[in-house]
Amino acid sequence: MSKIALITGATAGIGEACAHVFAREGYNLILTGRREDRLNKVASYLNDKYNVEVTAMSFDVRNRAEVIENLNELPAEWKNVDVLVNNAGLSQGLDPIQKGDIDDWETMIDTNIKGLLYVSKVVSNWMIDNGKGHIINLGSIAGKEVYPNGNVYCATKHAVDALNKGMRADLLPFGIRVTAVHPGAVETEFSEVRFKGDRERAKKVYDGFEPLIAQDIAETIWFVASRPAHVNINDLVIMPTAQATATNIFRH
Ligand code: NDP
Ligand code: 8X3
Repeated sequence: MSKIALITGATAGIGEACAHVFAREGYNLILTGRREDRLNKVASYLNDKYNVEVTAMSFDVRNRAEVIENLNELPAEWKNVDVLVNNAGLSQGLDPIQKGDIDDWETMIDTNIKGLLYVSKVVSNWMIDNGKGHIINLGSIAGKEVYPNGNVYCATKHAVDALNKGMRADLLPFGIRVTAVHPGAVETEFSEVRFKGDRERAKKVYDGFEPLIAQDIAETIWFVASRPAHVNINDLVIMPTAQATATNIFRH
């Protein structure tokens, strides 16, 4: 049977681009996300184009019971996951700590940290049983630096950075690879989500320079996943050429 990649947050952006790249490389896919219609479209497109098998599962990674039930209900052959891309995540708001919206904070913490943990707990046990696996976590430059008004989003991505190291240490005896990929600015729906549908404000984030695109990250993730079994890339920071740090972007 072909290899299997499980990609969370495959309805848009980096996750969707990863789904395309892994399908192109012949992987069967388990794709997740909340927007069922989009998920099904991606799944049937990839099934037609690359002749790979795709299982689409719509659930909210914040809902612990839903995550566990949906994943456990997969047939045994689908639990033979080779690569897990922990991609589902988001930012909500860009405000100083004293003005932050507590609901936004909880959404980010529940999605970026707790959701990633729920999925990882289930899938890492499959990988241990299967004697193989690679977990690739989407961190961020926001997990390496803290920028003004980024407070809670940055904290969630610092947590991903720490969990990435912790997972690697814990899964080492089982030969399971663990990698974090930390992008700078990637033009996806990320800023639209952060600014709650304000497209004009979202577009301004990428004004005057060439940001990364989702495909850049997907190809990098594929590079990480396709190294020989004895090679693990621990940590990879990838930025637009015009971006030196989280806040230092050279705009024309
Ligand atoms: P997008 O908004 O384009 O995509 C986010 C994906 O995450 C969507 O598929 C969305 O699916 C899914 N998602 C969000 N919340 C949930 C949830 N509660 N349950 C299930 N799925 C969820 O953003 P990106 O592609 O840019 O972001 C992907 C990852 O990359 C995130 O972890 C982000 O933090 C990280 N990242 C992004 C950067 C950027 O500049 N764009 C830079 C660094 C890191 P749906 O809404 O259908 O549930
Ligand atoms: C997304 C990149 O710089 O907006 O993680 O935090 S940034």
